[in-house]
Amino acid sequence: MAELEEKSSCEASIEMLKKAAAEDRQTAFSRVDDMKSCTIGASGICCKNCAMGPCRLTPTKKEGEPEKRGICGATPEVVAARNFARMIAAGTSAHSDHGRAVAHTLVLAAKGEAEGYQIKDRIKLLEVAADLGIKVEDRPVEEIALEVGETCLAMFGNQEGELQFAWRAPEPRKGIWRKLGIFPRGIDREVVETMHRTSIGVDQDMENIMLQGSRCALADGWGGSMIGTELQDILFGTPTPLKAKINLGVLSEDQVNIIVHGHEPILSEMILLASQNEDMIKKAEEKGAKGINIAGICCTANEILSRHGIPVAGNVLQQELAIITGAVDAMIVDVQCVYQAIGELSKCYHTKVITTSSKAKMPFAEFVEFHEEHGLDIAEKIVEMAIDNFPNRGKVEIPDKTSDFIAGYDHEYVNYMLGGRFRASYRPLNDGVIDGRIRGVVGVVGCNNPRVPHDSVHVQVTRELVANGCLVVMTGCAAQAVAKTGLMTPEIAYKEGVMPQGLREICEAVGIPPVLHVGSCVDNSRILIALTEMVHEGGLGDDISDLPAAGCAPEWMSEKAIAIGQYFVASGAYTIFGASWPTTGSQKLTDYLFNGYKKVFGNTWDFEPDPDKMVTKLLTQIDNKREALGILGKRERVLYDMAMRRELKIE
Ligand code: NFS
Repeated sequence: MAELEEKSSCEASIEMLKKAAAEDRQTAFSRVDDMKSCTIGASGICCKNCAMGPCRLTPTKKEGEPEKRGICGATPEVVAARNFARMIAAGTSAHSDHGRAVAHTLVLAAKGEAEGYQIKDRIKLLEVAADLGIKVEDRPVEEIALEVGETCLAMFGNQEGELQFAWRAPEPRKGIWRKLGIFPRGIDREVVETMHRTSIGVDQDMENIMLQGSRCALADGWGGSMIGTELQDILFGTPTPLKAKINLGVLSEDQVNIIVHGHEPILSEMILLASQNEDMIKKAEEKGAKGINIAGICCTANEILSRHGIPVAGNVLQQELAIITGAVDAMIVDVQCVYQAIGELSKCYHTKVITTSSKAKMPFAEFVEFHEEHGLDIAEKIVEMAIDNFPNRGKVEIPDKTSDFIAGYDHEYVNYMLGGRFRASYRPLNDGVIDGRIRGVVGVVGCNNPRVPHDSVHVQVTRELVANGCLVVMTGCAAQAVAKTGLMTPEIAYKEGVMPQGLREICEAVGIPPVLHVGSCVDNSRILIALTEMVHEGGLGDDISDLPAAGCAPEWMSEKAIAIGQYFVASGAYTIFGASWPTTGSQKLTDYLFNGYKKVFGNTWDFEPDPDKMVTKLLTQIDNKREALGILGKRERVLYDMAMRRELKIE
């Protein structure tokens, strides 16, 4: 049991891990102990792209021994680059297929063929239309929305030319992409070409493979993900700050608990709408429940949180723990980050796992296929299944733990809150950075990974960045980890000793916490836009690579994180990952990504599993940029001692 305490810094999770152990249930936290990772695969030098192999290019042991090659002659750096580029392609395809589904829904909604969906944010629609060169004049909203949706759908199939959303990037950055020949063309094209070039006997030049990997990643950040974010804002509303609750304690003892888990708000928005229907509430009451309680897990949680303040039950590593409470009447999933284990686990409790996408069927789950055309009808049917399951509950044990936090920040709101309604601008932010009250801006993003203590690296890195004067923007499961600490509320963040005076002055003046929750993983595209705005505002260099800004993913695990990291680096942002690094088997490729990229993109990838050292590297990067801009002031590094670290436990 004592070891369980080490597995997470989240007390609610530890409580459920103890319950799991007592009931002899397996979770990712326990399975990880039995699964030693393959060191050759983990370091990127196992090639299984053809049936002559798999070729395991183990590093040479003795001096003078020839370097191992694949049966086709492939070198370690080419194998590692191919594997890395394939991770990018997989990550890009996940974000982008999500974006495609949103564009498809917008088209249906514009034609009046998607029951329950509307064009909620007309201003955003007009802004996006203008960026895409679509005529607005006095055309009806539906007509504009249809053209926006169709233009975005066409971005997937573009064969030539330039991806329109990428035109939003700073001019010098676009110049770099054009010079390198990596301005993304069409989203699908970049994924297909990456798969082609990394198959047996095609691209055999490490740098050339990584150029295509970069083009593919850019098609994600400035393409698929950006389409997802922008069109979701149009359909469901652009988020504004709102207060919410997080952690397993948001589950209710006496209401029907429905967890939406996965990624696409196309589904969760309709589930939410259906759960608010009076007939449904009445049905729940007839079954003895006091109402219907919706909570989210993973990024679909971030989506309905940002737009409606719906509580978050937890991040990716808490999906099994939620079921173990015995209080979840239905877990409704669509795509991505859904562990196969939850289907079988649900059979040990009364929970119904309902899978809804024809792309993602699961054993031990019920399948109710979701179609936008009848979205609301289908959602009502699913909500009813949850209601009917309420009387089947056995013993329930919900950890009495929740935290308050604020979510719903985005580029539009940052712009407005800094400058006010009439002179919305990033000027105060840039001025704060220039005068040193804000040392720099850091994106802390990404997943949980049971190979590192759950949430604890996110929390430590973020706390120390704030203590050292950085404004932190967060997405994904990382944001959910830190939301549990109170750092996303002024009440806790403004306490003495949390942040230096200068940062505090700015946060207090604007009324923001020093850690901003900016949404789901596709919403990392919001960070690209915010960085671009900082460049355009002036005074901090001409390109994203000049900014005192950086990105990190301390607990990453998904291929999607690699795609995100690569588009950040190719967009000019220094990006450091924790946990493990997938190219260590090739020194040559690793050197290229960690050093060589400086010449290519102006900034590089980096890796550091130790949170303390990761913060040092991030601050060094920021200070180097400040120095180059001539705005470096002297300051002491705030170090966390053991006593301070013990305080990092999450309620
Ligand atoms: Ni992002 Fe969201 Fe979480 Fe990682 Fe998975 S939920 S898309 S991939 S695990 S942050």
